[in-house]
Amino acid sequence: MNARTSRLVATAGLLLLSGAGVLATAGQSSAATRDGSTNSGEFGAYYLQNQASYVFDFASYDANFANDSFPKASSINPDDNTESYWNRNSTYVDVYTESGRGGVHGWIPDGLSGNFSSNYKNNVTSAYER
Ligand SMILES: [Ca+2]
Ligand SMILES: [Ca+2]
Ligand SMILES: [Ca+2]
Repeated sequence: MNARTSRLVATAGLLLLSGAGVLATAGQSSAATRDGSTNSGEFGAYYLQNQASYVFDFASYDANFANDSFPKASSINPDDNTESYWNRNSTYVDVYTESGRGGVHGWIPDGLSGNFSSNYKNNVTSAYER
């Protein structure tokens, strides 16, 4: 390897390192759960269809939507009150029509957004990341 090639390789290595640093910072800053925005790593349940209007966003799970409100609409309860979803976790999310995994059980693959089907529309009360 001549001196010129050696310098080019060294420069490329530095670029890769700085790129990884930027990604790590973005991941840490996107973790604001229950802030009314569905960030990477969160599940969002939306007040209206097609991911419109207010969103109840959380990481990991929520065993009972009844003791919550939409972060950007503090007077509106998300229990039995959401029509669409966006799963930004890297795993499935299980949803249920009653608290604590009760009622009808459905599941949403990682990365998927959509409208709740009739069993779940305005009926979801708990949800869990797998
Ligand atoms: Ca959020
Ligand atoms: Ca809750
Ligand atoms: Ca329910």
